[in-house]
Amino acid sequence: MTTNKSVLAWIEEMKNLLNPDKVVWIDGSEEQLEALRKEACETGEMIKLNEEKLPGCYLHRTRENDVARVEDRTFICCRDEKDAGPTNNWKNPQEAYQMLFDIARGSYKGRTMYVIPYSMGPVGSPLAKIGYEVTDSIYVVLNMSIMTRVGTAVEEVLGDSEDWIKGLHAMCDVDPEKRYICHFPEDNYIISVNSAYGGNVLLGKKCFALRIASYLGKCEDWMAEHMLILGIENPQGEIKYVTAAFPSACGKTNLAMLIPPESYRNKGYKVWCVGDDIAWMRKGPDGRLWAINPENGFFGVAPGTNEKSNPNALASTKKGTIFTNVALNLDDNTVWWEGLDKNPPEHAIDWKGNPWNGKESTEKGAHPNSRFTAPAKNCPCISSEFNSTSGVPVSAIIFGGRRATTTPLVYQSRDWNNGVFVGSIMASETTAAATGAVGVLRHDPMAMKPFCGYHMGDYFGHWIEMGKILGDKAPKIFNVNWFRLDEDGKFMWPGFGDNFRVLEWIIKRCEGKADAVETPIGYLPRPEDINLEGLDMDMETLKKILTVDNEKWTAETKEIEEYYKIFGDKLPAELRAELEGLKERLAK
Ligand code: GTP
Ligand code: SPV
Ligand code: MN
Repeated sequence: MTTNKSVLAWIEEMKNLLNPDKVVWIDGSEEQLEALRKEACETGEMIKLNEEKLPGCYLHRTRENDVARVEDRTFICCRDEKDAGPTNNWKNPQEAYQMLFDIARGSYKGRTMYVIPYSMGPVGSPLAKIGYEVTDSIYVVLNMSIMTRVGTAVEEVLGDSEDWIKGLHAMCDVDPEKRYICHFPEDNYIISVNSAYGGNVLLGKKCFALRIASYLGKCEDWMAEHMLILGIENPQGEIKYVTAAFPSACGKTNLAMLIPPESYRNKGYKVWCVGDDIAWMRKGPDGRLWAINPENGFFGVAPGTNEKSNPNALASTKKGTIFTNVALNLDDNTVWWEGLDKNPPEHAIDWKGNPWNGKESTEKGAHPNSRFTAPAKNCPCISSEFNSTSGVPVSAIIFGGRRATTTPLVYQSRDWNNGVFVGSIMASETTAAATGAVGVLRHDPMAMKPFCGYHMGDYFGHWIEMGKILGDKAPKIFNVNWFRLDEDGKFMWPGFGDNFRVLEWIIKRCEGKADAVETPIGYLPRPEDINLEGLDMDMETLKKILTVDNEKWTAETKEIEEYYKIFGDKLPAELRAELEGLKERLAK
């Protein structure tokens, strides 16, 4: 336990507010965690899985009404409503505190208050930041212990400093009508009530590492982004790092752990995973942009994860993992989800807790947003730089979304500002990662629509500013789309491991070693610039997904014009100029 006065004062305040029967400080020891796992199994909060097949693994089911992030109940509470911007819900901070404290008051009665000191980023890294989360959920403690670095070592690094983030989580009655996920960027405060699901309650993740951190980044000249980080090693042993921002459930974990196609592996190419969801990036002493992954584990989408699509993710879940809302196979006490294999269990319990026969049932065994919480160190391709306190240098930044039409497989922006424009016009079909309709096209600039803690127009301005700070050392910016569909609704690009073929072109472009054709939207590879060796794909299809459809893009510019209106005079002039430039080039 710490002697930090600011921490102790806040914990005292929380005790008085929440009225727990007892207070437990999480020290990060295996002993303490093991005792908590036992307790959670005794109360039914978690189910211990087959120790031989899945050592140290557990299953947890949330309430049926608590299975994803709730964007309509997520708020930015800053003094001036204008600072939250058009893409966020806003509440007045004083009113929000009052309402949330009223909801949480006394709700720990008869329960334990767990105090979790945690570091986002390697403990002691100059790029890392520290938070405290109080919670009444063992599930949260155990997940935070996988997803972040927790315990005494963190408190030692913090010392007497007041530079830390407050996080209050209270399960209350898990009442969806009283569920609120609130952020106070001006106070470094997060309050989450009436949920017990992932992104709503593991406060280090989306709440801190993106919503609060994006605001801090703007104030302190760095960037907090919804990006994976991966290293690509060539046969000479040189490693180049790229980051990629895709919206939720659009392929970050898959790309981050990709296994190159056989022809590349034979030549000696390798991919190393640094992170699968969040990147914190800052200008380094050498002038380049350096990135760390603030997390310590993967909170990955389970459905669709299998031996073929993502063997590294699957391997990561084989020990010390918590599964949430997947099916329980009663025959051998293991787990199953749609897309794991073609052999669903007959004797099983579905994610809702009901008996389930996977061979006969038309219902899903696992929720589409069911997840695994796996320690990063389990990943067979984890980067040797994963714990590096200085991070890795970024050569390229990739944007991407789920677009059935219009957006080609890959293109390179004309320059940094044009790249910022490319990120700002990102649109993607919605997924099960948030509640609401799935498959609806919506704008999701830089994949940050649900995660930007301040005015999105100012955020664009911050990107433009970072370009000035980085100058000619700025990473090159690209856009990809793995999700083009043909007339029959089939994916036109094989995706997954074969995405390496696109990464190769991207890296070569960064090194000035690959050709491209200039189009109105940016630089595209010629079909012959994408290596199809060992791939059963016809040139015609590749040509189609490497074509810029003038008509569709002209319609897109009209749509962007409309969308940009929501930012009013906060839209940087640079982006307005980029849009005009695109319109002109398309009209030629
Ligand atoms: P969050 O954890 O929500 O941020 O999601 P994510 O961006 O990490 O997405 P993830 O890698 O878990 O992939 C989500 C879904 O997209 C899975 O069902 C994958 O099977 C599918 N997917 C991922 N990569 C590809 C791809 O290259 N092609 C196709 N067709 N599907 C993909
Ligand atoms: C996402 O939705 O982008 C996730 C899952 O990574 S959650 O932690 O729930 O936000
Ligand atoms: Mn995510």
